[in-house]
Amino acid sequence: MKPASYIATPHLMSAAALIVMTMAGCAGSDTDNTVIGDTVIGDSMTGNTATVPDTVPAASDPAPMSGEQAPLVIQPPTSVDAPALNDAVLPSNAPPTVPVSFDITVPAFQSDSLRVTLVWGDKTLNADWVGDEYWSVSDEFPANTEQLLTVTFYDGNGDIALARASRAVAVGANATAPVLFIVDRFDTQAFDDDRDGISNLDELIAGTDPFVDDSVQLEVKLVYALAAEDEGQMSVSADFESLLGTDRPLMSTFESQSESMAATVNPEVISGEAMIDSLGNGTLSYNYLLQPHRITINALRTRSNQAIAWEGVHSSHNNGFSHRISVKNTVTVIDEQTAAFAESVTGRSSGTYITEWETTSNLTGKRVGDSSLCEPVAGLVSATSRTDPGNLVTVTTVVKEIDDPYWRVVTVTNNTTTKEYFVRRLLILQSAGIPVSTLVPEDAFFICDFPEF
Ligand SMILES: [Ca+2]
Repeated sequence: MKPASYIATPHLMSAAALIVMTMAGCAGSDTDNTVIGDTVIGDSMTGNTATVPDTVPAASDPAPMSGEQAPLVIQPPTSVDAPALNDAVLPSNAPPTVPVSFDITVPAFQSDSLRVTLVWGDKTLNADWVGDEYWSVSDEFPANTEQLLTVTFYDGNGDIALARASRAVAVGANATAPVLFIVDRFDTQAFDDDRDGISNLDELIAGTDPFVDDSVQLEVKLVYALAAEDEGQMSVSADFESLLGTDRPLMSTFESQSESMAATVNPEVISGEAMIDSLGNGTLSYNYLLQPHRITINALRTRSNQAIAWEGVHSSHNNGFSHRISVKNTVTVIDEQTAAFAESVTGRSSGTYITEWETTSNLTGKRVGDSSLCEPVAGLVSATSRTDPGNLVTVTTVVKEIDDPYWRVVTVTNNTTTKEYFVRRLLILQSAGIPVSTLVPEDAFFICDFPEF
């Protein structure tokens, strides 16, 4: 119930009938319930911070009217302009309400999809545009209530927050005259969605996208490889699974096939055996020796419903460098075109210096043509490596959603230096001595089509 005089001329009411609050610049902190004694009398848009003058009737509300710790209580005066209005219009059994109006001045910005939303207690109101930067809204509020008032200025019809003013305010007991709040101190810096240090409002004014940090122009590289054969690393598909034939059960002994002259001079020795039962479970042991290069594999293969799991150790030695890699790897067939690749690797390399690493991968692969291989197309890799000397610790994450065009690689060295770039492809194993541009599918991808599946 708005007095006619209020509706007609809200700005011309006498000072005695108006209590005006200028919002302090504490916006963006919704939890800030402290109240500053900056209530001013009169229709002030200046942001002055005078305390409540003595001319405001103290009325009957016992709450303190000033002081840093006290909530701001807006107590409509029982002015001569509106005598006994309260008694005349309020049913005796209705909870008393106070007509409250808000005059809002937002930061200057032009758009045809602006919105100003006011939240006070459980009330949410959309303000009406008056002109230029001026907005207003009014409603009835329960008397004798203290709530947090938050006014938010949006673009994009509410999608892009630009500024906020927020503080605790209270409405007093008597509904004899409207109360006017002036809201004109907005904080714009709290809204920076892309976290580039430039507020959403400043970005819109400058014509940049407030959701995209344009300062980040990442390099796009060709590949990131989970493992590099040049560094003595391995792939379960290339080094374990591919050694097995399709026969089940499989009782196979590895022997040297080399008949070359070089092998005669420097014999290539291959030995070992694969013992895989009719269900697909079994062991693989394998030794390869071509001086000075030696590789040893001992691994256990377990088949469950739609998955092949390997757990094993791959060791290699070459000219004084040695590598030992423990791996657990599970490839689960999801459908004819899709497989999941889950792997955890612990590796240690020693030679000139020692490097230890752990790599965890959870990837989704898509079938490559009609081959038995899948290429990673989405997922997450997390790798940590520690290198002496200097205790160099590098943490790398590689991530891609299925719809992303690239994998995003982030490396953090010793918690300080961050390097970030994109890659077009994630490889399982980068073949030794072969350029990245020459893909070796048997190394780069993983086996996702198994006998008897
Ligand atoms: Ca920004």
